[in-house]
Amino acid sequence: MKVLDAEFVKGFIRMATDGWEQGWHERNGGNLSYRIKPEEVGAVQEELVPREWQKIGTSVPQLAGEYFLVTGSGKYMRNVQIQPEDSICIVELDDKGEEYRICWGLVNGGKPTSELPSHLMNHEVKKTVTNGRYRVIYHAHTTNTIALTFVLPLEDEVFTRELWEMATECPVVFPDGIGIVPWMVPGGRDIAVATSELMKKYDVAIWAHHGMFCAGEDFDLTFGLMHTVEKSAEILVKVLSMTPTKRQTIQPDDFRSLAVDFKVTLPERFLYEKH
Ligand code: 2HA
Ligand code: ZN
Repeated sequence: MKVLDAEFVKGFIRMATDGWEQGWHERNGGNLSYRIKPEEVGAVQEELVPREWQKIGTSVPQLAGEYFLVTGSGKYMRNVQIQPEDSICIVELDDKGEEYRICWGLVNGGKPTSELPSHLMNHEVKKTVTNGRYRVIYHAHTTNTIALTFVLPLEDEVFTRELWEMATECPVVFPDGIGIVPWMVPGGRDIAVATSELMKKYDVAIWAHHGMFCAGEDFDLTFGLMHTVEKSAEILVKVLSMTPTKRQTIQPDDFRSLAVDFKVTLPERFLYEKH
C-alpha cells in the first residue's frame, strides 16, 4: 500500500488541517506525532527507504525499534494537506532509542520537528503508563490558553480548577487535570524532561507563553482534548474581559456530584476553597 493511502496517514493529515483551521498553527508553529502500529508499518513497508541515522538528542529506550509519523521541522501545518510528502515523514528508531532515520517523506530534505525530544519523551511515558494505548502527541499554539499564562498563577491546581469551571464537560474530559511548564527554551532536552514528567499524571501540559501539549489514544481523542481545553480557556478569557469577579460558578461540591454521576475521580487538590 502507498503511505498516502493508509488510514493512519489520512487521519494524521486531517488532524493537521483541523488544527490549522482553528488558527493554532501560524507559520511553522506546532507539531504532531503518531506512534505507528506494527501492522500499519507492515502495510506500507514497500515504500519505506531508510536514510542516514541521526541523533535524537535524548534517549528513549522504551521506544526502541518503533516507527513514528511526524511533522517536519520548519514545515507549515497549513501545507500538510497540500504537500504531505514535503511536510511530514516516517522515522524509525534504533535498537537503543538514541537515533532515528527517516524512511519516507520530507522529499525536499529536512528533519523531523524541532520538538522531537519532547514528542518522543512524552510518547515513552505515555506508552509505559497506558500499557501501549496512547499513540498521539500534539503541540499547538492555542491562543486563549497562551493568554491565560500571562494572568493566572503558573500552578497546575489553579489552571485545572479555572478551566474545569468554565465548561461542565471539562472535568469529565480531563479529570486528571493539567500540568504547567514555566517558560523554558523550546526544542531541547530540558523542556522535554519537564513536560514528560507532567505526562506521567496528566494528558495535558501547558507551556507558559508558548502553547499546549496533549496526549491521547487516537487522533479524535487527542484533537478533542486540545479543542476542549482551548474552548474553556476562550470562555475564561471572555469572562475575565468582562469582569474580574464571577457572579456565580460551579462549586467544589458540584464537581463532587458530577464525579459520582459521570464516574470519574476528581483529585481533591483541585477542589480547594477560594477566598
Ligand atoms: O515551530 O511550535 O515549539 C514549531 C514549534 C516549536
Ligand atoms: Zn511551539
